[in-house]
Amino acid sequence: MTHALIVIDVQNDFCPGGALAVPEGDEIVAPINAMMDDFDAVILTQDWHPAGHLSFASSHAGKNPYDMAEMPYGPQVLWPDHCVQGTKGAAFHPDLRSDGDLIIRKGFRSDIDSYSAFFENDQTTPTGLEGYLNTRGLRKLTMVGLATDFCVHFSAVDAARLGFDVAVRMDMCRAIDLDGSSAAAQTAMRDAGVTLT
Ligand code: VGL
Ligand code: ZN
Repeated sequence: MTHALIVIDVQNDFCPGGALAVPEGDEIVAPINAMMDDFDAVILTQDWHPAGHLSFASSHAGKNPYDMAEMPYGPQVLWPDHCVQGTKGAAFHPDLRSDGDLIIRKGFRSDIDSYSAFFENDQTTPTGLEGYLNTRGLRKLTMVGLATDFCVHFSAVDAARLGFDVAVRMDMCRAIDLDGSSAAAQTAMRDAGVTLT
């Protein structure tokens, strides 16, 4: 068992019609489903926020979505309310195969956001994914999903830093693209040693 597919946040709120829709986010569902059988393990992640999460602009008086705010661990962009636990927006896209080996939820602590599938945005709180991969001997990772410039980007960079052999299939990702975040993410992933294909 060596090669895992990690499917990042293919959830209704990140698809067209959702609260934080990524343009063409739904286009990647069918090709992702089709490649799942080529891997030794399939892991899905799910952005999973409590109502009133500190990453939501609605939790900060006078702030709007996409404004910056000071979080306990530093500055970050604020989002529309999205992926609230148990809501339809937080569910996987209805056509996504969700019969993978593991579903890892992240962003469930009220005051810490989590872009990466490995560490929350304080960069110290682990999600447990590293231990799961290591104990199953999964050293080679292919990442796909939403959004290229946030959760895929941070997951891929953390994976490379942790010593995994990591590739991102760019054709099976889509970006939000705020202020050049898409180009910046590609540079950061390449600089971290991630293979972009
Ligand atoms: C994401 C912003 C906020 C993502 C999650 O999945 O890329 N982006 N929460
Ligand atoms: Zn989120």
